[in-house]
Amino acid sequence: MHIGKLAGAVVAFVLVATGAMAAEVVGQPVDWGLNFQAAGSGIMSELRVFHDWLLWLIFAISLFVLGLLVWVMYRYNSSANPTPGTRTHNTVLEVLWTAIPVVILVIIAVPSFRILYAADTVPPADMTIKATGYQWYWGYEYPDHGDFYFDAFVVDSADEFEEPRHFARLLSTDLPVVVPVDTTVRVQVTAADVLHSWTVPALGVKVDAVPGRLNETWFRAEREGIYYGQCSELCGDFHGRMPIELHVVSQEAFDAWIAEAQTKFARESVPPGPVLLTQNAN
Ligand SMILES: [Cu+2]
Repeated sequence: MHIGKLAGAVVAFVLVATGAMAAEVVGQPVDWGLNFQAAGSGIMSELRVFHDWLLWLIFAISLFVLGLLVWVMYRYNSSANPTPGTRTHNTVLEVLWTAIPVVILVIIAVPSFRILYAADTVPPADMTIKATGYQWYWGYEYPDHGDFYFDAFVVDSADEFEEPRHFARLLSTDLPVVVPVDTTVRVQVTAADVLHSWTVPALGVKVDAVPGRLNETWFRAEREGIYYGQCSELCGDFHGRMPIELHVVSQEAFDAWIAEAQTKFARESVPPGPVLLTQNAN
């Protein structure tokens, strides 16, 4: 069993034992991890399959080119081939070394564009959330659920949570974004100051947050659990301190959370943007 998973299981057990709500951690980086995080959405599953397949293709091409180079070095060096040939053209060869790479590129392009457009085209969505990047935190709005608003700041220890839950350094936020499982969520992303990027690797989501522009993407999480992400556009001093913590929960848990959030995060109780900007200037 992987150390990271073991640690996660221990944490989950402790949380259950203490009576706290324990959610499985689906999307989190692990020490010495080499591959992507486990896929939590259909798009990410497809991305992983495409990536793995492409890696083997690239490996084979590199090996072939390396073989050619080695062959040329040994077969045609000045001692093995003292009298060089004078041929300058070979039409068949030239057509082949043009046509074959074109065919390979088309073979790569077809699944690549298919996934690219699937990720880019928002299907009919069940709900919308809006993420706004600030230096250096994310603000979230739920326009379909009473249009409440809250900010999510990085936390430095589990002590800062209202209720005990899984803590991940530089990934946990005081307030998580909560969405229901098996629900198509439209994510609108913008920024209030500089460029940021809203990214959740396990869901295959990464979209730039641009001041004055509303970008859009979507995801459909297939597994309940905690998903972490980070701002992925270098945005200043505390770029590394504006993570994304997303909780994918059952529809019932989401409805309960919404009912609570609507009063807790009602717009009247939230100061306007510029005040929030200075609040975080520590
Ligand atoms: Cu940022």
